[in-house]
Amino acid sequence: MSNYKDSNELQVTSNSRDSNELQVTSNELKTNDSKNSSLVTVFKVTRHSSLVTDKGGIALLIVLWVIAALTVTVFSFALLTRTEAHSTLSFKGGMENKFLAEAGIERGIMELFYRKQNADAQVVMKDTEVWKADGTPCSDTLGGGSYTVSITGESGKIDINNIPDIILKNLLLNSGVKDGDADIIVDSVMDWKDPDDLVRLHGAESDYYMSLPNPYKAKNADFDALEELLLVRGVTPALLYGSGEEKGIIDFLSVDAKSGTINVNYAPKEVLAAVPGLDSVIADRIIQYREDKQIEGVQELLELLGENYAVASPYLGTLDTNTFTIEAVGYKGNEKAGYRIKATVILDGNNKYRYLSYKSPAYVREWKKEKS
Ligand SMILES: [Ca+2]
Repeated sequence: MSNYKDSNELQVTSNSRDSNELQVTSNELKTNDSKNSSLVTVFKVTRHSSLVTDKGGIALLIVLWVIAALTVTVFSFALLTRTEAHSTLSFKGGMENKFLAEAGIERGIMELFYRKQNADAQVVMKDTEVWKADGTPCSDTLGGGSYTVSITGESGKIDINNIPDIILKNLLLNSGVKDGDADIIVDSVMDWKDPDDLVRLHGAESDYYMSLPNPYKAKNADFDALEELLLVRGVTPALLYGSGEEKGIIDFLSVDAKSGTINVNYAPKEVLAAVPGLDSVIADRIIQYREDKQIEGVQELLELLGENYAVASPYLGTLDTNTFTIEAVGYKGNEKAGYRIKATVILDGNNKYRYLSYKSPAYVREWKKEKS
């Protein structure tokens, strides 16, 4: 009996790791012994615990994998949210700059009407002065941001379609263009708009443009927009729009002036200095004079220009076409790069206006923030 018991116990022990539960149960039936039965029961409990441990390990692994997968997902979402947040902030900043610039344009239009109604005011209170329409920048703050507005009367600019080429050449030379390059640009501008295909000495017609990698024909008609100048031989974006602190010639040219003369009351210094017979000293004298009052007629011009009057006067006038270009740049906080809008408006009576053009955003150039 004891042998049987031992043998059974041995069998059970030997089976303890490999045998299955069914085999052990059969041993229990064979022995029919309470003590052995108890041993088998103990074994069964032990064997059951071992099963639980194995299953628990697998479950733990699964849980770890799920946690790892969830962690990756959570980090992905966090990264996505962070990117979205940055993009939203950037978009918000851009939109704020844009709305500030739009406010600047509206302010400019209001100032034009105010200017029109108060041009002849005898008594002017401080901070109620009319804004100059010669490109002088004015700044103001609004809702935690700021905008800079400059207004230029189109009649004070060089009409690219109507004004003699000598003024364009002087403007180019004063802008730092070399003499030979200036000749090419001036002749090419004239060839671009004249109806014929006869090439000027330094000019270019369709033959030249058709030989370019991306060929096109000369327009042989007036400029409709100043950006067309980029198609003309010799004109570069840096020359037209300016670079860094240098202003581009686009600020001094016009397709809306519709005049063969330059209005001395609006002309920026660079335009005045390009008129034959004038230089930067006389230009400063004119600007100084119109600080206080508008130039009304020949007699005032004669006094200002002196002996240069005869040469300069054919290019000068006081005709106001009521057409103005307003440039507004919106800045939020201390940003250096703002949003720029350039709009040309024509005033119609004392309370109506219409846009001739509206560029938003206007060309991109580094723009020094001006102070009022
Ligand atoms: Ca032509």
